Amino acid sequence: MKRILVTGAVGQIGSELTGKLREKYGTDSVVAVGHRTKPTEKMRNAGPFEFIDICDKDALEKVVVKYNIDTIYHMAAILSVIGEQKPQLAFKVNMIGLYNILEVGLEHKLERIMCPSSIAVFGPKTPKDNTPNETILCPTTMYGVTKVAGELLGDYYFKRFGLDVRGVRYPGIISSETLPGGGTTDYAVAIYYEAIKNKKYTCFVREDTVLPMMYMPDCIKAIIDLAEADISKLKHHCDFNVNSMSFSAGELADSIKKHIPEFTCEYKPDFRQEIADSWPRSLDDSSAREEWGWKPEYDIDSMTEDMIAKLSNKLL
Ligand code: VAH
Repeated sequence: MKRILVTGAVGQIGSELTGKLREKYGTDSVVAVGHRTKPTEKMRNAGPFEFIDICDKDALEKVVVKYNIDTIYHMAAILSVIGEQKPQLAFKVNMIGLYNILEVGLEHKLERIMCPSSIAVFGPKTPKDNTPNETILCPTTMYGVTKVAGELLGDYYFKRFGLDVRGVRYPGIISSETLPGGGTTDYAVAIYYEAIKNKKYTCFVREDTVLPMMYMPDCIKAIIDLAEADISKLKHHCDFNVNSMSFSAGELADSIKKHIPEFTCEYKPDFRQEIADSWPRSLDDSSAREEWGWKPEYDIDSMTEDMIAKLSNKLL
């Protein structure tokens, strides 16, 4: 029976991933791990929960041993915006934290380590459209630097030690349950909340800013499908491009207006525009499709329909 630990379980992806994994493997088979952010009562009481700092290897090891963990979904990270405001913290959490996860995984012979990467590994020199899986990785953010290093570390632990580490390069993730924390793509979540609550939003990137995005159900499907993929079919391990949809901030506003005609969006780019401009517009995810059958389900309009229905219930 699987015994799974999810770090970053109070975060945007981790909180929903924990719920899905508990549905799939049983509540008591999935241990949620948080650090600073206070979990909701619902999260706290939904199953096994531990508070640890993943930069404290002993604390991490104690939880792995206590629950006899065999699989880790390592979702804890400092994202692009906070990473630029606190680069040393981003290095510490994203690099020391990952190093501890890999070392504990090695010492306790864990079956699988899932560690997401991000389109943040790409930079201004990377081809912008249909970005290949193998290409120039020259990120301009500390977050991107740590994700490039994370991919290389994970691949090294696989090749050198046989530790089964896998990861996808997530685009911006959009969801209705838990607000994202400190990312450049956070505008694509905030716009829905503001459209429903206030019928207007001031967007911090230009109207014509196009980025690859993904709806949460596809985000969770991607990492669980990769975790369950047959390793003999995998040529890549920690750096799979996964593409779902690409749209501009203006196109997202238009999609929302189909449901909320009175919604207005103005655009006041700030320091986050430079980060967004360094990332690609779309990804070539043929390797993920060929090696483990990746196939997203949502597009911008089906996502918007679901987001507005869920958030209207939550906010109104
Ligand atoms: C961020 N949401 O904006 C994250 C993500 C592709 C971007 O990694 O930093």
